Amino acid sequence: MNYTAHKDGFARDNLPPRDQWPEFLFELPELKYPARMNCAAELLDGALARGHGGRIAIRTPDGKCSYAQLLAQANRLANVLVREMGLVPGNRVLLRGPNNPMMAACWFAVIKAGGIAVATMPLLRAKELIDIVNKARITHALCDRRLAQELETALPGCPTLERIRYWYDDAPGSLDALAARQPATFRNVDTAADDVALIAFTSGTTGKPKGTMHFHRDVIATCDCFPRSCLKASKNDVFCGTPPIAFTFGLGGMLCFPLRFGASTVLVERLAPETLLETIQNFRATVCFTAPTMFRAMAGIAKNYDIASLKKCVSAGEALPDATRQLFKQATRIEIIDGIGSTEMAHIFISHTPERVRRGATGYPIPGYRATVLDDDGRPCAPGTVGRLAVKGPTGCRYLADARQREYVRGGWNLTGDAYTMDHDGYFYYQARTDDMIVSAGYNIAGPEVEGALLGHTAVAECGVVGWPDEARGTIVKAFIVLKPGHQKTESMVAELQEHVKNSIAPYKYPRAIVFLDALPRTETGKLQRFKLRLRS
Ligand code: 3UK
Repeated sequence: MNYTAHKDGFARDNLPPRDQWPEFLFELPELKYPARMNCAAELLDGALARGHGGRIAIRTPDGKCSYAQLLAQANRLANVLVREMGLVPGNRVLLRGPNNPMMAACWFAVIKAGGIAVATMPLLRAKELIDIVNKARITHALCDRRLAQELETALPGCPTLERIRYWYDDAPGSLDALAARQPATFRNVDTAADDVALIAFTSGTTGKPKGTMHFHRDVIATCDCFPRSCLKASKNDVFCGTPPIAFTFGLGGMLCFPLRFGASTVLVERLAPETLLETIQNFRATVCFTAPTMFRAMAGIAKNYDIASLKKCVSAGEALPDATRQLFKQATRIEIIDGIGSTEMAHIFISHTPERVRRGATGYPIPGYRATVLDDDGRPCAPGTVGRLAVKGPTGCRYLADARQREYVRGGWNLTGDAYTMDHDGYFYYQARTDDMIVSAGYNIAGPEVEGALLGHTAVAECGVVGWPDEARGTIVKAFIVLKPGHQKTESMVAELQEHVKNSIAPYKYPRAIVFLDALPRTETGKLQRFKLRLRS
């Protein structure tokens, strides 16, 4: 490793032992980075050096800000961190806010100052914040005033967290006021390319949250992979979408990717299907990042908006059912780009260009990454055989002081916890999370396949399929379904849906039990919470 710029050595000291790291690949010429690199400087100061200073970096419903203005504000905030808040390189800084310009500027400020950004989902509660603050020994926090209450509630449980400032706040000591008094220039800390820049906590459903550590070079590598090879982003693109900056899907899609290309990003704090379509219409957006359920909801109402500007759509977070892909294409003529990524891998590693889409597949390993499907003994599976997805590339899993490192990384491969098959052409097909495969009467059934079949019925808005304990059969397939308006939750509807599944896929996979709900439990990132369905009665 290169000599570190961190004076606080916590992050390096808590990286997993070297023999537990995944193998890293830097085969592409664009991934050969210098030994010293600060990713915030590369993205922001670099944008000015590339002549983008006068271009618009961020747009919001309230205004816009140029690259030069964003750089100046990030520099002022970095000065506040160092001069007024005593930040030392290597300190961890909690960031809390919805997607807005201050959240973006603070993220850059922390990293320019050699700090480690720990951005958290806006909806996290005090207990979850306490776990994160203690795990990452967070010393500083920058927080949107509107999210102050939960942080204040957490504070008694956070002994290391001593310095907090709030933004979008009129108080004299607020972050906004402190920043206004600082100069707009800042000398970036000369970090090593392999110094830790951020710790992203997984939106895990069970157990304590895991902190994934990412180096400065990892952030830039994510910008130089998916957006170049699959999205083909350019400086004329206007990005919009829903994933929070606190989720690495959103950090890339809503902030780092657009800036890497001199493009602009539209930051909106809360988006529903209607408001996302309005945003595309009003800002003439060309690129949209969101989750499959949002694409499905937008498909139904897209005709009410002028979204002619929209060219490229990226779906991630969970599997994109083919029924949703087709509905969205019928409504907009756009072929969605599906991509699987993970917090551990920082961003997308299997995806495709719109031209190279293959129905039912997530795609192929994007340039820079390799992937394979392994059996339980770690040997490659034959094409068509279900096994564990394994990937490697320029990014990879390094958990912060966590024994679960040995589960995610084996033999240099990152094991994402997903069951996949590969075909003879190297396309990868998602089956289920490994622990979500349903075994019923001796058959292996992938819940998402049954969901995909149900979504092909015109009455189904959303659905989730899980294994359900059953006296006679051990486990049965049970579907939780949200009907579209105008359809009745009747016994005959149950029979009709069961018949529909039997006619779409192998009949033994049909849901023997069907329950109608008004909404499905989902995370802030749009993921279906199957464990909550399993807990229902
Ligand atoms: C699942 C998918 C099928 C899969 C993420 C893009 O979702 C992200 O990170 P998380 O850590 O979850 C990772 C897990 O989510 N998944 C994600 N995308 C897909 N399954 N098809 C997909 N297209 O189980 C994966 O292991 O929350 C996604 C970029 C950055 C991310 N952090």
